[in-house]
Amino acid sequence: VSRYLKNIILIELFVPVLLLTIGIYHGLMQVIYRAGVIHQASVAKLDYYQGLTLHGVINAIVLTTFFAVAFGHATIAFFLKREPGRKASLLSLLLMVTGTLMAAAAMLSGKASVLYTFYPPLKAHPAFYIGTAMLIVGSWVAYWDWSVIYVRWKREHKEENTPLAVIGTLVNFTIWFVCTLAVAYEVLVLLVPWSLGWTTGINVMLARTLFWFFGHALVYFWLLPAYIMFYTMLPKLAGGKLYSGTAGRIAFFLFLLFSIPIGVHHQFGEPSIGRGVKLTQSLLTFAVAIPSFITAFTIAASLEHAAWLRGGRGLYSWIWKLPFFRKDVFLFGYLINGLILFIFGGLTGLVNASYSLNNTVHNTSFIPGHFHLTVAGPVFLAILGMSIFLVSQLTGKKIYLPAINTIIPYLWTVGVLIFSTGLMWGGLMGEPRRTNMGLTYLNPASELYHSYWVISSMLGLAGGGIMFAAGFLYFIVFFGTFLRKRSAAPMIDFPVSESLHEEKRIPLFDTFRPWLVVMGFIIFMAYLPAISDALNNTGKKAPPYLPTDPTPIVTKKP
Ligand code: HAS
Ligand code: HEM
Repeated sequence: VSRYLKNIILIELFVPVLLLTIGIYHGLMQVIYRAGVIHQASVAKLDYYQGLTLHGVINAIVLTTFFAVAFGHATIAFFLKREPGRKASLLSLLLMVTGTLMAAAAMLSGKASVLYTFYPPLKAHPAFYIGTAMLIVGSWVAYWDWSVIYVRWKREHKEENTPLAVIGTLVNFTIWFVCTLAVAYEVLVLLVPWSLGWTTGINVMLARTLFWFFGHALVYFWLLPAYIMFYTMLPKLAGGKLYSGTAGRIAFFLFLLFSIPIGVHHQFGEPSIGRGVKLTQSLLTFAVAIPSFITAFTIAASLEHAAWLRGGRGLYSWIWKLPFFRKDVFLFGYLINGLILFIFGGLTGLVNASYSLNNTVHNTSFIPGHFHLTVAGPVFLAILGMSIFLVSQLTGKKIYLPAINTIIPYLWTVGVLIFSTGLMWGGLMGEPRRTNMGLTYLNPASELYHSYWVISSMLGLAGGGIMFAAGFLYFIVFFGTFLRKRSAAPMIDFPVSESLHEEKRIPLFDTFRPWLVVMGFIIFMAYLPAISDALNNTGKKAPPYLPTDPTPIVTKKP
């Protein structure tokens, strides 16, 4: 790997991890507020919603986007043996860093407490929207460059199967490019002019629908880098082979079809969207679980195969032969813990997707319970593990505190399991999300106080505390590794899983065109009526709220 690319990737890891310290701090603060340990609207001049915005945006948008680009550069360079273009990677980096700094300044100055979904009528400073747009455009630049590299490579290797990791990367960024077009429209045409005062009103329904066109596909943009690691690296780390590379190809292409036309499952409760659209997108949501089921079975089979090679036997006891705590394959620990969490993350996702159950859990703390088992599960753990792996390889430095590094994913997993159990249990009893409960429901001095949610939010606090501790240890290992003395030459050398069965090239699973056509068709059919509903059925105004009180202001009038 060239010095140039090495530096680009290292900056793309360093910048978001530095910001992540703020993101993780605010995770801890939320569990403290929500459990009623403090009854304040703000701490250290940062209020609850400002903190929640910083938490969501930094952890779920900034970290994930930077990581996807950094990992994408490494994947393309390693698997296609061609480095991304210098100008393109520099432009992409500059756009992403400048955009992030603009958005961070707006959030830290309290002018953009609009949460990571930035729905109107909450309004942010234009710098927040423009900064976010720049972050996204920066990631597009990298994608365009990789696509050109891929097309050239393919011309020279017509009969050769494209490496699975490259298929995964390109599928992921294609989903990302298409879904971000909607949010780019929302930001540039609706939000920025409104935030600058050029327009007086905004179609809230249209903005939300455009947001969720992007918003659910976004979660697969987070997930697929982890899937690339599950398929192409985990079996090797476990000491075996990938059970079926074709299964992996099919899974990635299915994500291309189903990741976008399902955003309306976040809007089941919105009366302006018709029943037909909700039914269609609900069925498509079940379809998007199929590639994850394929992954679950393929990876489980690969792990079992690896364990048998290591002498494991029996129906389940082979599991103990897997290298859970080996320092030299520490990445295995990060990835396997992510998979274990994802069993519960996936199941709770299917609960959310079921229309009638969604009525019970929507807008309750069940939802953050679900997504900390996904984005703070397989996604986050894969990012943590791979960032340490890449920093160590790219700087040629040994990992700082390797024993601690091995236990971080286990500690995090225990924390998330306790945390999410608390949130989901509370959610089933009606505990709301996005609410500083310390001010009202869990404040004995408030007229809204009631004790239902004391135990569940305490579980959230306990789990959140353990997650914070694991996060803290990660920072020590990550920055500690950076600061060590170099002991080897910088390189990128991924552990690559071979396929168990000799695999012939099947052209359908090695080409994008037919999949892109079907993708376009499904999106068109699923979203045309949704957008039309959003344009035509804009209803009455919603009652106003104060940030400090979860009940609408109007109900307080005599
Ligand atoms: Fe979700 C809300 C449905 C997956 C993230 N989701 C959210 C939100 C986020 C999020 C952030 O239908 C909240 C947004 C907001 O702020 O309002 N979600 C699903 C469904 C799936 C799903 C059906 N979500 C994800 C992933 C996320 C994520 C992935 C992040 C990365 N979600 C919903 C719905 C809502 C929602 C509704 C709206 C709720 C509402 O009302 O607001 C599926 O993709 C899940 C499929 C997954 C599986 C699991 C497969 C299991 C695997 C592990 C195998 C384990 C092995 C280990 C092999 C079927 C792959 C073996 C172990 C050994 C030791 C050997
Ligand atoms: C929201 C805690 C780490 C992503 C929340 C909420 C809590 C929380 C309690 C819900 C707040 C509310 O609805 O009122 C924590 C703790 C963490 C942690 C204690 C670790 C120390 C993470 C990580 C990610 C993440 C690693 C992603 C990579 C999110 C997102 C939200 C959220 C996207 C939604 C924000 C919103 O509703 O606008 N977190 N979290 N969290 N968290 Fe975390």
